[in-house]
Amino acid sequence: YSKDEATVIFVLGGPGAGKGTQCAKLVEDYGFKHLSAGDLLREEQDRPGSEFGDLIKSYIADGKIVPMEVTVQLLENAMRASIDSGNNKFLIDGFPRKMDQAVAFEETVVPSSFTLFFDCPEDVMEKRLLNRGKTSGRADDNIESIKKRFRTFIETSMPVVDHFEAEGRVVKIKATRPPEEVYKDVQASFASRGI
Ligand code: UP5
Ligand code: MG
Repeated sequence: YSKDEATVIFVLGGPGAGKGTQCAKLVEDYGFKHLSAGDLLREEQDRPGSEFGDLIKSYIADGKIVPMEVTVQLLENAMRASIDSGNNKFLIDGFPRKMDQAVAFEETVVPSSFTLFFDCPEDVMEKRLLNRGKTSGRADDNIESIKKRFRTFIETSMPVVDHFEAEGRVVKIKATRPPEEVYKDVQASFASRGI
């Protein structure tokens, strides 16, 4: 891809910070294509004949980061399909969550415009995820997996946010208030960037 072909905003934040919820609103109002790396991995896991099904399943249950090659390929395929059908503005949700992924994606796919980071304390995220777990059917919405996801987020994914932040490329949003309130801050930050 070239910069003229795709605009990418990374959407990061801990498990349950509200990435998917806010992306859905942005799709409605701004026409972005929302690509959740986690959703793409879950789809691939369930695709009959996938050679990665078992691998993805065990990584997700353990809250570990699936090897980058798999995720980047899924993202590239989805981006290509969207560009071909006329939408080249992307919210890439839940990726990159490891330094090597961040570097590889920006070097080999396309540099991001900036990162939208949802900042939320663990106790709030834990409550949200346990609540969602009553109905989500997600294999990682149980307390054991949630603790592992939190640990991976702190040890592996926060360094990515810190790296982009040091480059002045992070828009940080407090994500504790109700979804509509959080979204107002997102819209204000987009407006201040001329979006
Ligand atoms: N909710 C949302 N916002 C709220 C608010 N402001 N106030 C009150 N409640 C709010 O929201 C979570 C829940 O909270 C929902 O019930 C919602 O209604 C409520 P959601 O918007 O779904 O939050 P989100 O941040 O998207 O949480 P999610 O669980 O999707 O985050 P994760 O980052 O844990 O999950 P993801 O799907 O991105 O990744 C899952 C796994 O896939 C990873 O652990 C990893 O194993 C694997 N993965 C990779 O290996 N590589 C990747 O690149 C990506 C994923
Ligand atoms: Mg999500």
